[in-house]
Amino acid sequence: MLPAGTRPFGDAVGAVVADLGTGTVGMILDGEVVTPVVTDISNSSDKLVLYAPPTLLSSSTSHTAGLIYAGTTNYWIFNVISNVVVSANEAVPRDRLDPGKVGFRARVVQAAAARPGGNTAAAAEAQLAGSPASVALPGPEPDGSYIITNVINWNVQKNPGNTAGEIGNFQPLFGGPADEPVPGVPGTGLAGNPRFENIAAEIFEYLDLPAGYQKFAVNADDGWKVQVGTPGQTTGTVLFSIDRGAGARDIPIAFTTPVAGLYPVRLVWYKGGGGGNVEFFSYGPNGEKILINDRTKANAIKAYYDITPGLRLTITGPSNGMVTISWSGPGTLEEAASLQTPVTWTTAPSQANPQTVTATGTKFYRVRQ
Ligand SMILES: [Ca+2]
Ligand SMILES: [Ca+2]
Repeated sequence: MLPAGTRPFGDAVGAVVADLGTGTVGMILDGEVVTPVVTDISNSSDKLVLYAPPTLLSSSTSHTAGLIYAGTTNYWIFNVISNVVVSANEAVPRDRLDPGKVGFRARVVQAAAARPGGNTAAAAEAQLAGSPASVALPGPEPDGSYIITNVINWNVQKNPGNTAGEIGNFQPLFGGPADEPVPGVPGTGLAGNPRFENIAAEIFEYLDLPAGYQKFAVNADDGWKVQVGTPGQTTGTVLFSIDRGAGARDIPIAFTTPVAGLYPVRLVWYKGGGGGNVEFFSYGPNGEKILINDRTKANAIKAYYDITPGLRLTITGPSNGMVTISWSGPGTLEEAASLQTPVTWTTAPSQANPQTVTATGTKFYRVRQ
């Protein structure tokens, strides 16, 4: 286990040094001497040597690092994985985190025959939007989704009527959790192999992320897309997308978040024929694979399927020349005469909630938390 507070992400440069003993270790990055953090790795004589640059290394840049120990310097060259910068506007403030809504919101659709467009993210989106129609069993949520409170470690081999088996990084053989069935599958009216085929799913969650560099991965059969957005929102920034009809394989992705916050993210997964699985995980600084929202791991990135409602301002009227103003929680009512920039907001003379004011002229209101 890494020390408390250690970021579970790969925005550091370093290595594991075996049998260092009491010797010292230094580091060079791009010709400059830097000071790494050296941590004992439990149950071994190895040490984890990591240096986190004060500013993130840019997407797709090349660097040279060196470890200095035992009287020698060993260099290596590395490239920073290409990564998308997510807009700070996407971050929901962490004070809207709802600890009662841990996990994912998964909506699963299944077609009775192969989807037009095959194993592509676009075809999966069309299927999620209703074309072709779904025969999957809807979940208990109003939109037919399922709430998944633990992790995403699905395998169609675990679905009723299929041949049991485990696949991927996370399975009991490797000390991980057992695979779980894909919710809602098989759908109605299916027989034979199509019971476990032609599936698409939108796995939505708010990821609780610090500012910085994030390294995730999906292990899937067949393909997938990771996109910023709320359920059904297909216009957000695409963090990674791959069209493939192929077996389970790790594909790492990276992105950077300019500020800490809750980021709405959709993992769109799909499978055609044959096997089908999906694992959603991140990497620790020493390359450890950690399932998203694995609450048994201190360094797991946490997922929430919803957030607390934001402060809502309601203005009704006019009625008999009066307007009623109210808001949904603790906050300060402010007013402005115009929305032309620079806008001058001032605290409203009355903070009564609700309150009734005379409807004359033009006035703008907002409420601040
Ligand atoms: Ca697995
Ligand atoms: Ca497949």
